[in-house]
Amino acid sequence: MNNRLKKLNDIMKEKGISSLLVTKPENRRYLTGFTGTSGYLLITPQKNIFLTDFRYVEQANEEIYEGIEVVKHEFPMTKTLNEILGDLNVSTLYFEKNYITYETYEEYQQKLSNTTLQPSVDLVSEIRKIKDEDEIDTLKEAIKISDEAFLHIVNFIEEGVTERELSLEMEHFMKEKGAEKVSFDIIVASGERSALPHGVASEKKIKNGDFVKMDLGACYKGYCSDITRTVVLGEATEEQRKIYEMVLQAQMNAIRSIKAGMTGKEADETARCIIHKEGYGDKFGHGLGHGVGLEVHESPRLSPNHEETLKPGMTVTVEPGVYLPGWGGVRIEDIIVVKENGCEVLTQATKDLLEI
Ligand SMILES: [Mn+2]
Repeated sequence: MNNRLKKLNDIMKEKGISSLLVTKPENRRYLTGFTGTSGYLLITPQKNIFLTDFRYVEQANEEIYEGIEVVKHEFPMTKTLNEILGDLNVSTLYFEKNYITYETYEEYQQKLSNTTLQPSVDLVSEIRKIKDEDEIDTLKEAIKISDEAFLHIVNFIEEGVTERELSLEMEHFMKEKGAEKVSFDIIVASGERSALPHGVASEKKIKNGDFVKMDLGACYKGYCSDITRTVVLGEATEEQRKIYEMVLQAQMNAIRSIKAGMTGKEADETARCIIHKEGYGDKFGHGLGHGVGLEVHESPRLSPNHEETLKPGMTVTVEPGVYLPGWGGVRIEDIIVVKENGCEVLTQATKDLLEI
């Protein structure tokens, strides 16, 4: 049995869960290695079965980790699943309650005639919070692609180019460098629009004096990177410098301070205290960061509302921002790995205020 399945089995035992249906795509991929888009992992005391349809059987046989049996399901899938559950005498089946829709739940209830359904919290995401070395290496590759895309776009930005053109150029560049897809719709928010924390690229043209805030990520072998940089077209004003420097100081203080044993709230505070002290506390309206891995936003969270303790091997973003409506905003975001006595920054792109 692979190490990941073993960890899951241990947690299931602890919780008194004997059989579980894993349906969330990232969890499925994590446990089985399957990269396709349709499949169900059934974990039972006797055996682990991967159900998929005829389109994916061959791929599953190539990709699925040892110790998991591949079975082709008929349609609806619940027909095959019901037979298997009967053969294996599974009387209670847990499902991932954060992923199954109410409609699917109703279908399962109707079709899995001899099985009682029970909701389970997302156990696999719990395990996924702590990355192994292979995962960190893959994430580094994803980060390298978006770092290079940022360097590339710095040479591409000029007066009159639209935000959408910048976004397209970065997307094209990242795919050329091996990204399967972008981690999320690229954010390019310039001038006054840079005050929008999540301003997806628009038709606005970049003009001299604009802050250009760019938030992008590459998905590589399933792992998502996430980087934000803010640059200025032309020479920065004194106020632009001041806000940029404050956000950078907050970000750097967080990187100097974050280590295992801290809570998400304490980590958040290491950046927030600096912005608050300068009088901009109410302009930093989101959390400091989030876990990143197979999903671009996953657990744990670094925010005033999260008390979860950070552990070595967790990969999280550190991304303070200050947004002044009608004027503009700055965010600076890196990915770090939490270590026993500190953290390691994986993002390499420069954080100096670039005047292009
Ligand atoms: Mn982020």
